[in-house]
Amino acid sequence: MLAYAAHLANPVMYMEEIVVPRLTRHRVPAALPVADIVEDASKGLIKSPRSMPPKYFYDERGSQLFDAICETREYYPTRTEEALLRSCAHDVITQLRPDHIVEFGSGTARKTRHLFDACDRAGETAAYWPFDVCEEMLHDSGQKLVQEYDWLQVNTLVGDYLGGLTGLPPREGRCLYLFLGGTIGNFTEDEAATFLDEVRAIMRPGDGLLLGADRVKDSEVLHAAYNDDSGITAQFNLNLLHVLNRELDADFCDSNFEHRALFNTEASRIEMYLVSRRRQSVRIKALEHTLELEAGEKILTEISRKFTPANLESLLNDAGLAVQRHFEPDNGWFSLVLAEVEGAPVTQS
Ligand code: AVJ
Repeated sequence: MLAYAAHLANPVMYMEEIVVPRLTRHRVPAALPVADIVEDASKGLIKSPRSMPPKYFYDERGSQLFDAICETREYYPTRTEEALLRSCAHDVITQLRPDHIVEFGSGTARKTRHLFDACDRAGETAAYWPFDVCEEMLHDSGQKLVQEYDWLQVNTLVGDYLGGLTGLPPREGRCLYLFLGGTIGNFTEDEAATFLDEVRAIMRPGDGLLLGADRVKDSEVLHAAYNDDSGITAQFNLNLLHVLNRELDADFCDSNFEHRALFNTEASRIEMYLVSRRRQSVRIKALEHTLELEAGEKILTEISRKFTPANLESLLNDAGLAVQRHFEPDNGWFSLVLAEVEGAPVTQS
């Protein structure tokens, strides 16, 4: 373990003058094999149907564009989930009384503050373990958090949570695991099952998982959310080409592609594509390959699955988890599900 003690804003000083840092950093080694961009591109791009995993959207510009998407009038999931989390945070905290809050894909941890505020009001303290790939973002947001909440211990986890969870540092006491934002919808059924199995495997009786998932709804509402009028989602999608150019030494030209997002009703998912506007060749040096694309040929860049309460329940049950509470807004547009290990009721305190 390495500590950020040197950057610490307000360390706790003891008589012996030992500094106990409230912000620490841990690297989580991947236990499962995780493909890199070269492997993913050679599996996904060279032959059709062509696709890339959505995680490559999120370089610095992509993360900024995603934040901008959340501000658009059409993209409802983020603000819906945040309002829901604000209203259920007290229930979640007082029901579970967690000693640790572990968040997969924490980003800037904006929404998570509602849980810390609920801890404040309930007179509870907890350690926060944000798990993300970007060390700089973890450090910056961790530093702000320890300044804002004088009781909060922040232990950042640097790594890829898809690489497995067995490498997490040991934690004593009850854990609340968070997987918010509807990111579970980016996973195929198999990927979601594998991930939830991993989470279930590290959960003990009394622990909880709070899962955020977007719901099936009117397809016009869904369509608009992924085709905003200001074209920010289009820029976000096209940004993948810049990532590929940079990481794979490729020569994609974004004016040769267009953004397309549609709701596939049968599969109950948004499918997002980059569509080739013309017949073109794209050189990908890192793969020593030239892509030959026809006009209208598509690259699948993201799926975003939309769930029903029954879907969510069976997804969790299949992983050995039971739904304990289901929070939803009046319009039923988003779900926050609190799940526990099957057969082990969450006890108070
Ligand atoms: C961050 C995965 C929840 O699927 O809605 C937003 C990403 N893609 N607009 C989603 C996204 C296009 C988003 N998630």
